[in-house]
Amino acid sequence: MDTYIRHETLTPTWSIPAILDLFALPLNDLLLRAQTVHRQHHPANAVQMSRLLSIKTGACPEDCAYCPQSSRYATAVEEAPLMPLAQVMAAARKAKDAGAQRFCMGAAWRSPTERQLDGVIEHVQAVKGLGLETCVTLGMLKPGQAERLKEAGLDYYNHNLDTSREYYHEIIHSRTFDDRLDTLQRVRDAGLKVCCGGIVGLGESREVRAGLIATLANLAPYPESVPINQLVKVPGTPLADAPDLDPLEFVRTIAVTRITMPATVVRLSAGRESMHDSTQALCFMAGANSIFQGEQLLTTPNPALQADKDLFDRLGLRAMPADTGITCLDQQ
Ligand code: SAM
Ligand code: DTB
Ligand code: SF4
Repeated sequence: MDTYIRHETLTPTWSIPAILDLFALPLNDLLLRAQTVHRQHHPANAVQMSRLLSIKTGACPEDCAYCPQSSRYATAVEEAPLMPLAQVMAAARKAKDAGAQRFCMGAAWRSPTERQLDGVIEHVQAVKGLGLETCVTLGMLKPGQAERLKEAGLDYYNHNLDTSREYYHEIIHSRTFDDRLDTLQRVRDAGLKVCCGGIVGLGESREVRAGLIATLANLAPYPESVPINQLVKVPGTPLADAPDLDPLEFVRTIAVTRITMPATVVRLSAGRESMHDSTQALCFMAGANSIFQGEQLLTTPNPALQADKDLFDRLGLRAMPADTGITCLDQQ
Protein backbone atom coordinates (compact mmCIF):
# COMPACT_ATOMS: atom_id res chain seq x y z
CA MET A 1 0.00 0.00 0.00
CA ASP A 2 1.44 3.41 -0.76
CA THR A 3 2.44 5.94 1.88
CA TYR A 4 -0.52 8.26 1.42
CA ILE A 5 -3.16 5.57 1.77
CA ARG A 6 -1.34 4.03 4.69
CA HIS A 7 -1.10 7.41 6.32
CA GLU A 8 -4.86 7.79 6.27
CA THR A 9 -5.18 4.69 8.42
CA LEU A 10 -2.49 5.67 10.93
CA THR A 11 -3.06 8.13 13.78
CA PRO A 12 -3.73 11.28 11.81
CA THR A 13 -2.22 14.65 12.63
CA TRP A 14 -5.63 16.23 12.13
CA SER A 15 -8.87 14.47 13.05
CA ILE A 16 -12.14 15.47 11.44
CA PRO A 17 -13.66 16.52 14.82
CA ALA A 18 -10.64 18.78 15.46
CA ILE A 19 -11.10 20.36 12.02
CA LEU A 20 -14.82 20.79 12.59
CA ASP A 21 -13.99 22.55 15.88
CA LEU A 22 -11.92 25.04 13.89
CA PHE A 23 -14.77 25.58 11.42
CA ALA A 24 -17.13 26.25 14.35
CA LEU A 25 -15.00 29.00 15.97
CA PRO A 26 -16.40 32.53 16.07
CA LEU A 27 -15.29 34.04 12.74
CA ASN A 28 -13.06 36.63 14.45
CA ASP A 29 -11.28 33.94 16.46
CA LEU A 30 -10.80 31.77 13.37
CA LEU A 31 -9.44 34.68 11.31
CA LEU A 32 -7.11 35.81 14.10
CA ARG A 33 -5.72 32.30 14.42
CA ALA A 34 -5.33 31.86 10.66
CA GLN A 35 -3.64 35.25 10.19
CA THR A 36 -1.31 34.56 13.13
CA VAL A 37 -0.25 31.23 11.59
CA HIS A 38 0.08 32.96 8.23
CA ARG A 39 2.49 35.59 9.56
CA GLN A 40 4.63 32.99 11.30
CA HIS A 41 5.20 31.16 8.02
CA HIS A 42 4.81 33.63 5.14
CA PRO A 43 5.64 37.23 4.33
CA ALA A 44 2.73 39.52 5.24
CA ASN A 45 0.67 41.14 2.49
CA ALA A 46 2.43 39.38 -0.39
CA VAL A 47 0.56 37.27 -2.94
CA GLN A 48 2.11 34.83 -5.39
CA MET A 49 0.81 35.21 -8.96
CA SER A 50 0.27 32.30 -11.32
CA ARG A 51 -1.18 32.12 -14.83
CA LEU A 52 -3.18 29.25 -16.27
CA LEU A 53 -3.32 28.04 -19.85
CA SER A 54 -5.43 25.25 -21.24
CA ILE A 55 -3.03 23.45 -23.59
CA LYS A 56 -5.54 20.75 -24.58
CA THR A 57 -9.19 21.57 -24.25
CA GLY A 58 -12.42 19.59 -23.96
CA ALA A 59 -13.41 16.10 -25.17
CA CYS A 60 -12.34 14.57 -21.86
CA PRO A 61 -13.65 11.03 -21.29
CA GLU A 62 -14.01 11.54 -17.51
CA ASP A 63 -17.34 12.43 -15.88
CA CYS A 64 -16.38 15.00 -13.19
CA ALA A 65 -19.76 16.62 -12.51
CA TYR A 66 -18.38 20.15 -12.19
CA CYS A 67 -16.31 20.15 -15.37
CA PRO A 68 -17.23 21.89 -18.63
CA GLN A 69 -14.53 19.89 -20.46
CA SER A 70 -16.11 16.47 -20.01
CA SER A 71 -17.33 15.00 -23.31
CA ARG A 72 -20.39 13.69 -21.45
CA TYR A 73 -21.99 17.12 -21.03
CA ALA A 74 -23.19 19.60 -23.63
CA THR A 75 -21.32 22.80 -22.78
CA ALA A 76 -20.09 25.72 -24.86
CA VAL A 77 -16.43 24.61 -24.55
CA GLU A 78 -14.78 24.16 -27.94
CA GLU A 79 -12.42 21.21 -28.26
CA ALA A 80 -8.81 21.91 -29.15
CA PRO A 81 -5.87 19.47 -29.55
CA LEU A 82 -2.48 19.99 -27.91
CA MET A 83 -1.51 23.63 -28.45
CA PRO A 84 1.52 24.28 -30.65
CA LEU A 85 4.68 25.36 -28.80
CA ALA A 86 4.77 28.86 -30.34
CA GLN A 87 1.32 29.64 -28.99
CA VAL A 88 2.22 28.37 -25.53
CA MET A 89 5.39 30.47 -25.52
CA ALA A 90 3.49 33.60 -26.55
CA ALA A 91 1.10 33.07 -23.62
CA ALA A 92 3.96 32.38 -21.20
CA ARG A 93 5.83 35.55 -22.26
CA LYS A 94 2.64 37.56 -21.78
CA ALA A 95 2.19 36.06 -18.31
CA LYS A 96 5.78 36.85 -17.36
CA ASP A 97 5.43 40.43 -18.58
CA ALA A 98 2.30 40.77 -16.44
CA GLY A 99 4.27 39.67 -13.35
CA ALA A 100 3.38 35.98 -13.09
CA GLN A 101 5.91 33.77 -11.32
CA ARG A 102 4.40 30.48 -12.27
CA PHE A 103 2.86 29.20 -15.49
CA CYS A 104 0.38 26.34 -15.10
CA MET A 105 -0.61 24.27 -18.13
CA GLY A 106 -3.76 22.16 -17.98
CA ALA A 107 -4.85 19.35 -20.29
CA ALA A 108 -8.28 17.70 -20.40
CA TRP A 109 -6.97 14.15 -20.34
CA ARG A 110 -7.84 11.16 -18.19
CA SER A 111 -4.16 10.24 -18.29
CA PRO A 112 -1.53 11.24 -20.87
CA THR A 113 -0.01 8.72 -23.29
CA GLU A 114 3.79 8.71 -23.66
CA ARG A 115 3.43 10.56 -26.95
CA GLN A 116 1.21 13.22 -25.42
CA LEU A 117 3.71 13.57 -22.60
CA ASP A 118 6.51 14.13 -25.15
CA GLY A 119 4.62 17.21 -26.36
CA VAL A 120 4.05 18.57 -22.86
CA ILE A 121 7.71 18.02 -21.96
CA GLU A 122 8.71 20.29 -24.84
CA HIS A 123 6.34 22.93 -23.46
CA VAL A 124 7.71 22.58 -19.92
CA GLN A 125 11.33 22.91 -21.06
CA ALA A 126 10.60 25.98 -23.14
CA VAL A 127 8.53 27.74 -20.46
CA LYS A 128 11.15 26.94 -17.83
CA GLY A 129 13.72 28.51 -20.19
CA LEU A 130 11.87 31.82 -19.85
CA GLY A 131 12.64 31.79 -16.11
CA LEU A 132 9.10 30.93 -15.02
CA GLU A 133 8.20 28.25 -12.51
CA THR A 134 6.24 25.49 -14.19
CA CYS A 135 3.19 23.47 -13.18
CA VAL A 136 1.13 21.03 -15.22
CA THR A 137 -2.12 19.18 -14.61
CA LEU A 138 -2.60 16.32 -17.05
CA GLY A 139 -4.71 13.78 -15.16
CA MET A 140 -3.50 10.47 -13.74
CA LEU A 141 0.16 9.55 -14.22
CA LYS A 142 1.45 6.08 -14.99
CA PRO A 143 4.71 4.77 -13.45
CA GLY A 144 7.71 6.64 -14.86
CA GLN A 145 5.76 9.66 -16.17
CA ALA A 146 6.34 11.86 -13.11
CA GLU A 147 10.07 11.11 -13.39
CA ARG A 148 10.06 12.22 -17.02
CA LEU A 149 8.39 15.49 -16.04
CA LYS A 150 10.89 16.04 -13.22
CA GLU A 151 13.80 15.51 -15.64
CA ALA A 152 12.26 18.07 -17.96
CA GLY A 153 12.50 20.65 -15.17
CA LEU A 154 8.89 20.69 -13.99
CA ASP A 155 8.41 22.30 -10.56
CA TYR A 156 4.82 21.39 -9.55
CA TYR A 157 2.25 18.79 -10.56
CA ASN A 158 -1.38 19.73 -9.87
CA HIS A 159 -3.76 16.88 -9.16
CA ASN A 160 -6.74 17.63 -6.94
CA LEU A 161 -8.62 15.30 -4.63
CA ASP A 162 -11.54 17.67 -5.28
CA THR A 163 -13.69 16.53 -2.33
CA SER A 164 -13.76 14.11 0.61
CA ARG A 165 -13.49 10.35 0.21
CA GLU A 166 -17.09 9.99 1.46
CA TYR A 167 -18.61 12.51 -0.98
CA TYR A 168 -16.41 11.61 -3.94
CA HIS A 169 -18.92 9.15 -5.47
CA GLU A 170 -21.46 11.98 -5.82
CA ILE A 171 -19.11 13.88 -8.11
CA ILE A 172 -16.88 11.49 -10.09
CA HIS A 173 -17.41 7.89 -11.17
CA SER A 174 -14.78 7.38 -13.86
CA ARG A 175 -11.77 7.27 -11.50
CA THR A 176 -11.46 6.57 -7.80
CA PHE A 177 -10.23 8.60 -4.85
CA ASP A 178 -7.42 6.05 -4.45
CA ASP A 179 -6.44 6.50 -8.14
CA ARG A 180 -5.85 10.14 -7.24
CA LEU A 181 -3.80 9.27 -4.17
CA ASP A 182 -1.70 6.91 -6.32
CA THR A 183 -0.87 9.69 -8.77
CA LEU A 184 -0.01 12.03 -5.90
CA GLN A 185 2.37 9.41 -4.51
CA ARG A 186 4.06 9.06 -7.92
CA VAL A 187 4.47 12.84 -8.08
CA ARG A 188 5.94 12.93 -4.58
CA ASP A 189 8.27 9.98 -5.22
CA ALA A 190 9.63 11.66 -8.36
CA GLY A 191 10.67 14.69 -6.29
CA LEU A 192 8.13 17.07 -7.80
CA LYS A 193 6.28 19.58 -5.62
CA VAL A 194 2.67 18.63 -5.03
CA CYS A 195 -0.19 21.01 -5.78
CA CYS A 196 -3.39 19.41 -4.52
CA GLY A 197 -6.66 20.83 -3.29
CA GLY A 198 -10.33 20.73 -4.05
CA ILE A 199 -13.57 22.44 -4.91
CA VAL A 200 -16.18 23.80 -2.53
CA GLY A 201 -19.74 24.66 -3.44
CA LEU A 202 -20.50 21.22 -4.92
CA GLY A 203 -23.57 20.96 -2.67
CA GLU A 204 -21.41 19.32 0.01
CA SER A 205 -21.73 19.66 3.79
CA ARG A 206 -19.20 21.21 6.17
CA GLU A 207 -18.26 17.65 7.21
CA VAL A 208 -17.26 16.98 3.60
CA ARG A 209 -15.10 20.11 3.50
CA ALA A 210 -13.51 19.03 6.79
CA GLY A 211 -12.90 15.53 5.36
CA LEU A 212 -11.14 16.94 2.29
CA ILE A 213 -8.92 19.18 4.44
CA ALA A 214 -8.17 16.29 6.83
CA THR A 215 -6.94 14.09 3.98
CA LEU A 216 -4.77 16.88 2.59
CA ALA A 217 -3.36 17.90 5.97
CA ASN A 218 -2.59 14.28 6.90
CA LEU A 219 -0.57 13.58 3.77
CA ALA A 220 3.03 13.17 4.83
CA PRO A 221 4.27 15.69 3.90
CA TYR A 222 1.23 17.82 3.15
CA PRO A 223 1.16 19.48 -0.33
CA GLU A 224 3.38 22.50 -0.96
CA SER A 225 0.43 24.15 -2.69
CA VAL A 226 -3.29 23.78 -1.91
CA PRO A 227 -5.77 25.29 -4.39
CA ILE A 228 -9.21 25.95 -2.95
CA ASN A 229 -11.60 26.39 -5.87
CA GLN A 230 -15.12 27.71 -5.57
CA LEU A 231 -17.29 25.87 -8.08
CA VAL A 232 -17.71 27.83 -11.31
CA LYS A 233 -21.22 26.81 -12.32
CA VAL A 234 -21.11 26.09 -16.02
CA PRO A 235 -24.36 25.60 -17.99
CA GLY A 236 -24.66 22.05 -19.29
CA THR A 237 -22.77 20.44 -16.38
CA PRO A 238 -24.70 18.45 -13.74
CA LEU A 239 -23.73 21.06 -11.14
CA ALA A 240 -24.86 24.08 -13.15
CA ASP A 241 -27.61 24.79 -10.61
CA ALA A 242 -25.78 23.83 -7.42
CA PRO A 243 -26.84 25.97 -4.45
CA ASP A 244 -24.64 29.00 -3.69
CA LEU A 245 -22.19 28.50 -0.86
CA ASP A 246 -22.29 31.13 1.91
CA PRO A 247 -19.24 33.34 1.18
CA LEU A 248 -18.27 33.25 4.86
CA GLU A 249 -18.16 29.46 4.71
CA PHE A 250 -15.71 29.80 1.82
CA VAL A 251 -13.60 32.13 3.97
CA ARG A 252 -13.73 29.63 6.83
CA THR A 253 -12.53 26.90 4.46
CA ILE A 254 -9.51 29.02 3.51
CA ALA A 255 -8.76 29.77 7.18
CA VAL A 256 -8.94 26.11 8.20
CA THR A 257 -6.68 25.17 5.27
CA ARG A 258 -4.12 27.76 6.44
CA ILE A 259 -4.20 26.60 10.09
CA THR A 260 -3.92 22.89 9.29
CA MET A 261 -1.17 23.34 6.66
CA PRO A 262 0.82 26.32 7.94
CA ALA A 263 3.64 26.36 5.39
CA THR A 264 1.63 25.57 2.28
CA VAL A 265 0.76 28.15 -0.33
CA VAL A 266 -3.03 28.45 -0.13
CA ARG A 267 -4.34 29.28 -3.57
CA LEU A 268 -7.53 31.27 -3.91
CA SER A 269 -8.21 29.58 -7.24
CA ALA A 270 -11.37 29.33 -9.35
CA GLY A 271 -14.42 31.39 -8.44
CA ARG A 272 -12.98 34.89 -7.95
CA GLU A 273 -14.89 36.23 -10.95
CA SER A 274 -18.18 35.90 -9.04
CA MET A 275 -16.72 36.73 -5.63
CA HIS A 276 -17.26 40.05 -3.88
CA ASP A 277 -14.10 42.08 -3.21
CA SER A 278 -14.88 41.91 0.52
CA THR A 279 -14.94 38.12 0.40
CA GLN A 280 -11.60 38.09 -1.37
CA ALA A 281 -10.23 40.50 1.26
CA LEU A 282 -11.35 38.11 4.00
CA CYS A 283 -9.73 35.21 2.13
CA PHE A 284 -6.39 37.06 2.17
CA MET A 285 -6.91 37.77 5.88
CA ALA A 286 -7.61 34.04 6.34
CA GLY A 287 -4.26 33.12 4.78
CA ALA A 288 -4.75 32.85 1.03
CA ASN A 289 -1.46 33.86 -0.60
CA SER A 290 -1.73 32.94 -4.25
CA ILE A 291 -4.12 33.73 -7.10
CA PHE A 292 -4.45 33.12 -10.80
CA GLN A 293 -3.97 36.35 -12.72
CA GLY A 294 -5.39 37.11 -16.18
CA GLU A 295 -8.80 37.08 -17.78
CA GLN A 296 -9.17 33.34 -18.19
CA LEU A 297 -8.70 30.27 -16.01
CA LEU A 298 -8.80 27.14 -18.22
CA THR A 299 -12.10 27.68 -19.99
CA THR A 300 -13.94 30.10 -17.67
CA PRO A 301 -13.45 33.82 -16.94
CA ASN A 302 -11.25 35.32 -14.21
CA PRO A 303 -10.95 38.98 -13.12
CA ALA A 304 -9.06 41.36 -15.45
CA LEU A 305 -5.48 42.31 -14.53
CA GLN A 306 -6.51 45.89 -13.85
CA ALA A 307 -9.34 44.82 -11.52
CA ASP A 308 -6.85 42.77 -9.48
CA LYS A 309 -4.33 45.64 -9.43
CA ASP A 310 -7.06 47.96 -8.12
CA LEU A 311 -8.10 45.43 -5.49
CA PHE A 312 -4.49 44.93 -4.35
CA ASP A 313 -4.06 48.74 -4.07
CA ARG A 314 -7.19 49.02 -1.94
CA LEU A 315 -6.04 46.17 0.30
CA GLY A 316 -2.37 47.20 0.49
CA LEU A 317 -1.31 43.86 -0.97
CA ARG A 318 1.65 43.37 -3.28
CA ALA A 319 2.35 40.74 -5.90
CA MET A 320 5.42 38.64 -5.06
CA PRO A 321 8.34 39.79 -7.18
CA ALA A 322 8.53 37.58 -10.27
CA ASP A 323 11.91 36.13 -9.28
CA THR A 324 10.82 34.92 -5.83
CA GLY A 325 10.90 31.15 -6.05
CA ILE A 326 9.83 30.31 -2.52
CA THR A 327 6.97 31.98 -0.72
CA CYS A 328 7.17 30.37 2.72
CA LEU A 329 9.57 31.53 5.39
CA ASP A 330 10.27 28.02 6.56
CA GLN A 331 10.19 24.43 5.44
CA GLN A 332 7.65 21.89 6.61
N1 SAM B 1 -7.90 16.68 -16.54
C1 SAM B 1 -7.00 16.80 -15.47
C2 SAM B 1 -7.58 16.26 -14.18
O1 SAM B 1 -8.73 16.54 -13.88
O2 SAM B 1 -6.87 15.58 -13.44
C3 SAM B 1 -6.48 18.22 -15.26
C4 SAM B 1 -7.38 19.41 -15.55
S1 SAM B 1 -8.77 19.65 -14.47
C5 SAM B 1 -9.71 20.84 -15.36
C6 SAM B 1 -8.06 20.50 -13.11
C7 SAM B 1 -8.94 20.91 -11.94
O3 SAM B 1 -9.77 22.00 -12.29
C8 SAM B 1 -9.96 19.90 -11.43
O4 SAM B 1 -9.40 18.92 -10.60
C9 SAM B 1 -10.89 20.78 -10.63
O5 SAM B 1 -10.45 20.90 -9.29
C10 SAM B 1 -10.78 22.13 -11.33
N2 SAM B 1 -12.05 22.50 -11.97
C11 SAM B 1 -12.53 22.02 -13.13
N3 SAM B 1 -13.73 22.56 -13.42
C12 SAM B 1 -14.02 23.40 -12.40
C13 SAM B 1 -15.13 24.24 -12.11
N4 SAM B 1 -16.19 24.31 -12.91
N5 SAM B 1 -15.09 24.99 -10.98
C14 SAM B 1 -14.02 24.92 -10.15
N6 SAM B 1 -12.95 24.14 -10.38
C15 SAM B 1 -12.94 23.38 -11.47
C1 DTB C 1 -6.95 24.18 -9.76
O1 DTB C 1 -7.14 23.67 -8.64
N1 DTB C 1 -7.74 25.10 -10.29
C2 DTB C 1 -7.31 25.42 -11.64
C3 DTB C 1 -5.99 24.61 -11.77
N2 DTB C 1 -5.97 23.84 -10.57
C4 DTB C 1 -5.75 23.77 -12.95
C5 DTB C 1 -8.35 25.10 -12.66
C6 DTB C 1 -9.66 25.83 -12.45
C7 DTB C 1 -10.55 25.53 -13.58
C8 DTB C 1 -11.85 26.26 -13.53
C9 DTB C 1 -12.75 25.88 -14.63
C10 DTB C 1 -12.27 26.23 -16.01
O2 DTB C 1 -11.77 27.37 -16.23
O3 DTB C 1 -12.41 25.41 -16.92
FE1 SF4 D 1 -11.54 15.71 -17.52
FE2 SF4 D 1 -10.09 16.95 -15.67
FE3 SF4 D 1 -12.48 17.90 -16.42
FE4 SF4 D 1 -12.39 15.67 -14.98
S1 SF4 D 1 -11.69 17.73 -14.32
S2 SF4 D 1 -13.64 16.02 -16.84
S3 SF4 D 1 -10.52 14.75 -15.78
S4 SF4 D 1 -10.67 17.77 -17.67
